Amino acid sequence: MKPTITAFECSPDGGKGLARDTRVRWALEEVGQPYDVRLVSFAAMKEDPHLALHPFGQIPTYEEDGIAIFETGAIVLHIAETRAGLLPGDAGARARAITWIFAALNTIEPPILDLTVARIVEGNRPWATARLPLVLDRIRTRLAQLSVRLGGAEWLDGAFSAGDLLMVSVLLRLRMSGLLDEYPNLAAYVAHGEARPAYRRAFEAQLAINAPAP
Ligand code: GTB
Repeated sequence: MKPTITAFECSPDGGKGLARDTRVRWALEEVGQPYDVRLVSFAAMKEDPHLALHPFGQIPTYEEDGIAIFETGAIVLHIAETRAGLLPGDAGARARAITWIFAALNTIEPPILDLTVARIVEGNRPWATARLPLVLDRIRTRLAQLSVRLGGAEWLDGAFSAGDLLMVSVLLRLRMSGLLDEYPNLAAYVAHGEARPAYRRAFEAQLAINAPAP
């Protein structure tokens, strides 16, 4: 049975890759696993049938042969553990790749999400302008550390892995801010990830759903 994932019926970014089903699509494309997509409206996401799949009323979810899971990190890890191509066979290298999954989602992504909150969600609060430099500094701290670790390498730890997939996915959210360009090796790393044929297929598939009808 093909896995079924959920995605926005109408993505706020017009399907430009920012919604998190892109990460799941990318993982499925990397391992060559065909999949189905069930589109859900914002209203349907908060109704019982979807809440049974995702207690927080969000996308993406993943269903396959009696398995129903949510959280992008868990979904990508599940795909990587059940198909070849996204985790190395060697135990040490595999553990390090999984470490990068957690680093992307637990250490790098939170300050990046804070930027969206600071600029958009709380952008009209009286303290928003004073807070912004603090948020930017926290992002720069992490980017500088990551930049040092990556150095001139192609990927974070040897071959491309699920850790790179999630790190690139997290970092590309920064493109519009210009912050990524302050760290040329990180900008090149993200561009290299986005150039992968599997990423392109995932991106195009999401965009196609949101493209206006001809
Ligand atoms: N921790 C969860 C995971 O990683 O799976 C977070 C899932 C999540 O945030 N889902 C969002 C969602 O369902 C979509 S991806 N939101 C609806 C809701 O909470 O009611 C976040 C997202 C959405 C849209 C854009 N965009 O258009 O720019 C960017 C990111």
